[in-house]
Amino acid sequence: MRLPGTLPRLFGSLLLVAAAGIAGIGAGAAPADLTPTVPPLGQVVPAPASVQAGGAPYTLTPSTRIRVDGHSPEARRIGTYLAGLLRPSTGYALPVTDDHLPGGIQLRLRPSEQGLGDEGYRLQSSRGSVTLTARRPAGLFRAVQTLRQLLPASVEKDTRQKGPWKIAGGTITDTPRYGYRGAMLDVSRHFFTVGQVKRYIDQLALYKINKLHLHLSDDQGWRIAIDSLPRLATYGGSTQVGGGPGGYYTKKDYKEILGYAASRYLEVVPEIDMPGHTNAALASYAELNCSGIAPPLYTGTDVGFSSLCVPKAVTYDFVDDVVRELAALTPGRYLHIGGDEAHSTSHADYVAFMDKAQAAVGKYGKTVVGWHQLTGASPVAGAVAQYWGLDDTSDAEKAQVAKAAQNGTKLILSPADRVYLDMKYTKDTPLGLDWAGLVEVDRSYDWDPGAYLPGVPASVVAGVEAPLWSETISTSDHIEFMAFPRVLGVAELGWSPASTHDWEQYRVRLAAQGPRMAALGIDYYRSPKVPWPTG
Ligand code: TNX
Repeated sequence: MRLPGTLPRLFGSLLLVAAAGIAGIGAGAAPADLTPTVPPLGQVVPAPASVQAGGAPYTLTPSTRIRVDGHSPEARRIGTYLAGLLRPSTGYALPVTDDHLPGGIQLRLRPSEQGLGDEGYRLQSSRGSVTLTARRPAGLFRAVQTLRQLLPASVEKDTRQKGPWKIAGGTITDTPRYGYRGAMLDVSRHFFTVGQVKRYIDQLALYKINKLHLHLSDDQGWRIAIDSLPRLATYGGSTQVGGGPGGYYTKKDYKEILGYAASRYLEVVPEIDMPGHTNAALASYAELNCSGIAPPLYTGTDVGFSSLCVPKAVTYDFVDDVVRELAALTPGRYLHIGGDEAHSTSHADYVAFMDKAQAAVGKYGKTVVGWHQLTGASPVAGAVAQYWGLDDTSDAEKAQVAKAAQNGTKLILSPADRVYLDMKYTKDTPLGLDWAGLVEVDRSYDWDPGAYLPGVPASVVAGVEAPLWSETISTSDHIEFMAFPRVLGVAELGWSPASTHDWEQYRVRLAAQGPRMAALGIDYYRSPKVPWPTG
């Protein structure tokens, strides 16, 4: 049912009551504005692979226990995380135990369940219990996100709410389509604190995103401490777009982000963008410039004007120091070396530089990721290219990417006119850019990563990623308004089987996330294309 968004709250809920009465489901029930709605079993984003609804719902009560496998500290930690989510709004104690008794919320690790893979899970809900089964802890964590979404949206609030707290009956069996489901945050153009990054991680985790790509360096700021080159952070990190104070992560800060991301089963993909987008580094160390003269710090928003000095040996000392220290800090397998918009580097220099930068990444045991311009150089075996072109990118450029893909370069798809979260939704969006066009919610959802680029075998698509560039983004409210709800569509493209893809059905499931996002304090964009509930 669709109601105009301008209706006053009370009038909206009266209409809902009336509609429920007409549909024959309201007779004798409490008024709709007092009883939280129980989401149907399949009303989850991303859409689960398989949903069999049926049977009585499970009801959380003051005596519900969360029962975890006793031998797994990770299962216990996930159970404690779940209890932490549910306690404030339900007001229930929800003790976490390994008493092996039946009933309650059960979290089970079953390594023999091969079909569930690394992140899959089964959720079985019935009158007596809700059981989450996974092969690995990451799968249990994803299952917990589904469980959250099966409870009324008010469960997300941090103060006590009125129940009842029911979970529809039936079975969900769910595994992801892609292993790489990412979001990128540009912490260079504007710096974001550890706390701001953690907040975004929590929001992304709810939608089963599993990679956080941090764009740690660019012309406007260097954001990670490198012990062998301290001025990168202390000087190169001392400002940002518009001239604010900037900032950087100490190694301790960065480890705190890594640990928090890991606790939500997100892998951090750090990026040092080279050989262009390097003004902050060039300003910090004069010897990195071919001229030997350091440029001033930069606080504007142009791109393509800076380059490391490709012929100088000191450039590769710099690359080695940075890659070595960053690789040592980062437990994840990827290290992103940028390589985009190197407009101030000749093609020959670009190819020579990317060869050496890729070798440094390999030397320190990491997998190379680069923006898709890397395919115009010589991607090493195992490299991953991140495609950020548009529908109207030239056929020649698309063919170059397809050729690399046919030769084994894996792809992360981030088409700018689909999933760049910094693009305006409409011409009236107060934040963001529009060089890739306007990107409404339907446009960011309604494409198929498996069939997006001509000539690219579906098997080389590692997944999708939604980048958020921050030229115009400087607060958590900004992040959230631009990312939500589009990032949910990207999460769904990455997780859900192609067979579930349907905009008309998606927009209804998305609409049901409105109250949940609101309960979490996310001021999302109320797209008129989505039938958000009123009242
Ligand atoms: C292009 S996408 C860039 C960034 C900008 C962004 C703004 C890419 C690899 N480079 O430097 O921030 O557009 O939308």
